[in-house]
Amino acid sequence: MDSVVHSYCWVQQLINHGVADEVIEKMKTDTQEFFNLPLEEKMAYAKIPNYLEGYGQAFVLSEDQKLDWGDMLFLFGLPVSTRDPRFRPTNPPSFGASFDKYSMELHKVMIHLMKLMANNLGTDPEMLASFFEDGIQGIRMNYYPPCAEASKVYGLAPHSDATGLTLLLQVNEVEGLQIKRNEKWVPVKPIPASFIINIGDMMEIMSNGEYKSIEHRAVVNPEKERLSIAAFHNPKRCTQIGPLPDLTKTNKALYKTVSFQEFMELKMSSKLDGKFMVKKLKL
Ligand SMILES: O=C(O)CCC(=O)C(=O)O
Repeated sequence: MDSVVHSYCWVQQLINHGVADEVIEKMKTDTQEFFNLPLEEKMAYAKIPNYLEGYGQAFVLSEDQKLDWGDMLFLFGLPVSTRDPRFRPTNPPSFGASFDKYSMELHKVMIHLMKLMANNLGTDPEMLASFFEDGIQGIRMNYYPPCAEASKVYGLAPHSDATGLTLLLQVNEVEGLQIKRNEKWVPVKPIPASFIINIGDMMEIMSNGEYKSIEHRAVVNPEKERLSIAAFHNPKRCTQIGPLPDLTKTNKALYKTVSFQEFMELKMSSKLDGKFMVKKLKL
């Protein structure tokens, strides 16, 4: 695998975010308990064709694709109407309540960050936040078992998130997340109860390249399991994904504008592949 720089200074890890420790702890312990269940129990929530939610792997497009070394449970958090009870674990019994609370709290943090980012961009904070207020939030819980041949597999292949913003929680103290910086992979040391803020491709495009999405990957540990929880925040379905009009009054648009639907179809047609979406939409 590529060389790794041991430095931790380029990634945004948010502390003092206002989400109560108990909310984070409960989400962590319930996620851990879910993955500790016997396989047959977890399979009761397995993904089914044409649905994104459920237990299993994501971005599997062919039978002969090399799979990543991890299990996932992906669920929609918001809007509430997108939650499908078929995929929501009832064991541990508190899972649903912990998940719902976590989902609401992270949404609040995300809206706050959006407004700060809009200010930085010199655009209207309420306007940017309005795309995300009733937006689509998906939460992926990742479980990476130890792997004796860890250097031969990925926990999650290199990719940038398609989102506006992702709030990522490293559940235990085992390192595994790496970000790409100057063509080198840089590990991100877990800081307890902090959120790693990953800019997604939609935000890169909407900000006309002022914010850049971050390519990252998860590697696995030869001896210890690792867990993470990624909360993906997308705008509402009717949003056009393109540079914000305010930002192209005097500057050239650097990306194409497409509908949310087109964007997601393009995303879903590819396995995880670096900054594929941004490259596709660059003008
Ligand atoms: O496990 C991690 O730290 C990364 C997770 C991630 O990138 C994802 O779920 O998209």
